[in-house]
Amino acid sequence: QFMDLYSRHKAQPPGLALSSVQELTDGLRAPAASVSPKFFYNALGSKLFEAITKLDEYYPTRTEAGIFEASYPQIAEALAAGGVRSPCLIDLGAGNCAKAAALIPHLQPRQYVPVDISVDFLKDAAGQVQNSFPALDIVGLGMDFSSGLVLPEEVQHHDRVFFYPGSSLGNFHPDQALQFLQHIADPAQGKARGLLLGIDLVKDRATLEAAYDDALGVTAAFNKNLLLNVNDLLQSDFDVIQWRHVALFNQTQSRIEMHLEAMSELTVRWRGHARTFGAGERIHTECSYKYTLEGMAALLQQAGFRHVQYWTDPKQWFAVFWAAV
Ligand code: AVI
Repeated sequence: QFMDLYSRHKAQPPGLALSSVQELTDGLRAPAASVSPKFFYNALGSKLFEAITKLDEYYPTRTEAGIFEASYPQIAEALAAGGVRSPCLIDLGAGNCAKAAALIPHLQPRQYVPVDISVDFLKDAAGQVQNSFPALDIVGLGMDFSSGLVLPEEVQHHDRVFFYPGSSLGNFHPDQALQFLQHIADPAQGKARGLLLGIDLVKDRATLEAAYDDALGVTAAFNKNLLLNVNDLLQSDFDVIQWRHVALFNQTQSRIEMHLEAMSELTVRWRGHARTFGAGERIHTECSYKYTLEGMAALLQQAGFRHVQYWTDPKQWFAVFWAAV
């Protein structure tokens, strides 16, 4: 089954969350303009991201896949030692579900719950997983979990294993990442067994910057496509031709930053608002934090996970952590 909990909440989300219109308007009107990276992922954005994962420069996806390939038996053993048997596998930011599809034969989950903000893209991907595993109970969730993860009652309450691969946790600021991890580790949130997490590690600047500014320009297109998604959501008049992709490693903060830079002075209009950008002025669109092995282990422990172990590749470019509750 598939539940779209995003589309109907985009305009009027429940609780304290801002509507997309309000959130985007606030970000664009701020002196240092920004747009949340969750707005990359419309249908085209998800396809562009999938293309990024196949680029030579973008090492995280294949490095993570290599770690899993080399370590499935040990990973399965660690989970079994943590009491995991036929779990409910909750795939956060599932995208094309490819990573979970490779994990499922090793983990034998009873229920698979792919979650993603890109509703139509996820619907197709979850359908393909169902074709590959016809007997598996699948509950697809189209939702935005960036400001909190509230799962519907269709999701099995016990033996939950959260799967958060691809270093997507790195797109949260560290204090938000801690909060998010605390929420998953919190025993009040159902009987979670633990979290299987993929995280990108600190490395040399050239490798990092090339991964976010590839020669083909796919990441530049991914970044600029955010403006098209914003145009759809706000009925704004961004012209992508007027913006340049910028990616840089901020060493002090240990993060890649992506920005869109106005190439000349221009004014953007939407819903009674207008914002003028000077030439060279930027909209900050993404942070991708890079951790050390020790830093991530400490963060997981601080969040309340009691047992933390990891697997990495020979160059220590990426790591897969198992954090048990
Ligand atoms: C989804 N996320 C982990 C990607 C990253 O590497 O931070 C998004 C991305 N942005 C540019 N390229 C890929």
